[in-house]
Amino acid sequence: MKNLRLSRFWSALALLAGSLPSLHAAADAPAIRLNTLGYLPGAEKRATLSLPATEFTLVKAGGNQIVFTGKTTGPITNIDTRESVHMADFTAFRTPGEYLMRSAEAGESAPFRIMDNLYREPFITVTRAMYLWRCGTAVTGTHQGSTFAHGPCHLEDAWLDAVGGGHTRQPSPGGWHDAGDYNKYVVNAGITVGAMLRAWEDFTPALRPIRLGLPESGGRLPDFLAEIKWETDWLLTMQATDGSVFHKVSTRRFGGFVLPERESAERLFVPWSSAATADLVAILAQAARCFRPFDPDYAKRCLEVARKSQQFLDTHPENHDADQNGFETGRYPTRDADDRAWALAELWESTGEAGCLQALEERLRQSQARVSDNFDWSDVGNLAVFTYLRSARTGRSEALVKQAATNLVATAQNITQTRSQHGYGRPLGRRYNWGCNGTVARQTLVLATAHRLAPQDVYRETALDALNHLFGRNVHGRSYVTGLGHRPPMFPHDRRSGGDKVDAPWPGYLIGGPHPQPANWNDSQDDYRTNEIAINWNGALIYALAMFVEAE
Ligand code: 9MR
Ligand code: 9MR
Ligand code: ZN
Repeated sequence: MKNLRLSRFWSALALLAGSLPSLHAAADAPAIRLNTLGYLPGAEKRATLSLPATEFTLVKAGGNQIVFTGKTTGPITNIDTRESVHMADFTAFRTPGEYLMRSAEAGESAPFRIMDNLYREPFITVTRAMYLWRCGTAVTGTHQGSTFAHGPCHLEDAWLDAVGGGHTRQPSPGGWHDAGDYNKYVVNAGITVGAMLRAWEDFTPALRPIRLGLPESGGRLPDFLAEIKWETDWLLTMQATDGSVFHKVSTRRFGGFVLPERESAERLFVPWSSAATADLVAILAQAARCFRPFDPDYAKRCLEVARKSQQFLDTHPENHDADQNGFETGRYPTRDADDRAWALAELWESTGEAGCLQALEERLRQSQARVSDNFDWSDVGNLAVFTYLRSARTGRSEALVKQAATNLVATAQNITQTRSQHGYGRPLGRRYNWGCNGTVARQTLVLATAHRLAPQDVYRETALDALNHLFGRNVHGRSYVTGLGHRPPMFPHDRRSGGDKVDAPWPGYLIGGPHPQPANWNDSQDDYRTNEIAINWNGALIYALAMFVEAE
């Protein structure tokens, strides 16, 4: 992407603002902050105003016709930005259309829509972004008039030097690039595919008919599963002959900002880890039952590979970290207890084997079936608990089911309370770390699972608030997803966006998000700490959007 002079200016301004001690937003943030995609007609609708304002109006976009007038509430001091903010609630207004919010004191908002099935198009863009991440093939896509493309890449994946194979190769083509970098890491594939397959199982009727414009569209698989298969096909190549699973396929050092077909450094298999092995078991076991109705042979193969790795784990009960000596790329270091629980949960759900259930329940007792409100690649225990709780199979311990359900509901309640106390409705509250935008999106898995078990409107409203936050009801007043919403990120830390000649970043990507403070986000390519993109963050956003895609 060429750095346009004007965009450079904004970028520099944002960098400057981020380096100031102030907790407040960049100088260019609008004072009215709301979901710049918009709102579902029947949903709660709130904006956060960072200037004192008593009244607000909604006007039709492109005119002055006032359609709604309201009074704000507040002020309150927001718990993390420490801003004094007012709230503008326009839940009562439900008429579909395109609008702006105005207030005498706070000015004008970005345009936004009220419409049914608002999230269907964003769901498609964000899921197609996974397709655009494909490795080992040429990809192309058009968004808002720009065409994004790269040629077949990394066709030599991968060398066996680091795993005792000498200077020889073994095929490991395909999969998705991890993030702004082009490497492929099994642990991060775990939480990503875990969220996507969970979306498939939770929202099948809505997702099944959706066309994503993939090379496979029109084939035997629904498009959503076809995209996941690009990743599971690669994962099938990550199993060693003894059943252990290589931790990653990677260059030794991070490469430059060029299109992937121009990256020529050798990529190697990196030695096994027990967490990667367990993650592969979980993904392939879950994939087996999702693919079974459409492609029974593939399902069978996935399950066979999963079983073989589970046997390896059974005979190697100790946590084993990958030896990543000589590799400076992403480490994804993580202990395996939660990954092993997840593997057992998916194997049990797909096979019904009593041995798996027993081993799973033993692990759930150890973890006290904990449900976390804040989870990512390093903590997949929630996925185990959700699968256990959602299961229609018999034989579970009643006491354990009860404990898990109690934990789930308590955690979901916590999330809703945190969101209510936050000036921007952020369900993660004041916690900001690397990739926290992904975590905000991933909280919707907890909310949707709780909603399935013990329905409450507030769970869905809180999930919508996660989306509201990510698409503009935040201290920056901007969308955090490339190509979607108002003033989205323009300079993500993404080697394709940096390496092509298009004046816009590749579309449909959630950036990692501000940290350590809410205002510390720089829309600058150099800021990989806050402005990178990654499959696990998109996988979580796919789930959040899928929750609100209506079956047509
Ligand atoms: O580009 C890399 C990014 O994909 C990673 O997430 C990040 C953290 O592991 O590291 C980035 O690479 C940087 C490296 O760590 C330090 N030198 C500058 C690199 C950015 O080009
Ligand atoms: O998502 C990862 C985050 O939790 C870590 O704090 C960070 C530093 O180790 O690494 C992130 O993962 C990066 C990975 O190491 C390499 N590819 C890009 C990922 C996103 O930044
Ligand atoms: Zn590639």
